[in-house]
Amino acid sequence: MSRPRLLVLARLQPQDMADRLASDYEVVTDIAQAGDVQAVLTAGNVGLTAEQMSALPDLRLIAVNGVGVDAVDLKQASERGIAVTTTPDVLSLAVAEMALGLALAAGRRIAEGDRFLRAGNWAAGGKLGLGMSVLERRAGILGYGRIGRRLADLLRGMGMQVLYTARQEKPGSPDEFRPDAVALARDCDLLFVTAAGGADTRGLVGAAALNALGSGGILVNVARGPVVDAAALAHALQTGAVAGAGLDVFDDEPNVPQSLLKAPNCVLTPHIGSATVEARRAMSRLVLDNIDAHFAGRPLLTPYEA
Ligand code: 8YV
Repeated sequence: MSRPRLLVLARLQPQDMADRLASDYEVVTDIAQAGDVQAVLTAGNVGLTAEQMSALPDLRLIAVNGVGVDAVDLKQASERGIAVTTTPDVLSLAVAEMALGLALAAGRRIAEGDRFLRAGNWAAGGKLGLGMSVLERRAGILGYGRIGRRLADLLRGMGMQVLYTARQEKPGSPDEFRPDAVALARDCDLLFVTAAGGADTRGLVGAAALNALGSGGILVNVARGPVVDAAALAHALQTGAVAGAGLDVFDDEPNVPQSLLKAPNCVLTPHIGSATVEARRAMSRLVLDNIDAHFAGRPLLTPYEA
């Protein structure tokens, strides 16, 4: 029996999941050869543009290996009745863990200390400046979805006071609500960005929120680059308007602006929030289960609903 053809725009990890994909499907990686495919496998940070979608007249399913749908043209997908699936929940702990790691790395100067030691500065009698106790600070979560709430649980579990902002207050939440990013930043010391990307959240953290966060504050972004105004952040880091930042996501990945590369106390990682063996295996399994369900005519497991 011939295997269904599948346009694959994203690599599955670990290798056993890539092997399952290759054994169950005829993998096509060149969109020019994929005019007849019914399904596309893509990544959260890769998506599927309107132009790419237009080149696929038989498309019925966009399976995203990730939770971000900001890079998928949802308007065209909905107009054409194309289903979109994501991989919710299975990556939340990994991304929350990454956010915590970035806060610790910036607050406790871990990355800076590593560079300092390797450069021979410690051996030469140098001293690294003091860091700040991260767990004694108040945390603010911008975007209280699955990842934001998982992070809030972790931080609360470690004894931190947690505040959040979201489109609406969540009744029954153990954390304190603030109506917007500036009000949240004003009342916290560590501002964690976990909001979905896209037009609604672009530039939510700009000069006003950074100034409200203040000179003792740390900004962490594990969501999407454009949620934070990178130029305003670089300026705030240079002038000491904020104490530090930990960034896993950027506007134009994999390019990172010089202003951030040069900024003091800014820890930078290459979009690895969900990049653990555990999370990536679970994501791959879920993305493949969704594609299998489509071709078997079964209900999709995790359809994206706006
Ligand atoms: C991944 C992501 O980098 O979930 C998302 O939206 O951006 C990340 O988890 C990506 O999707 C890997 O496949």
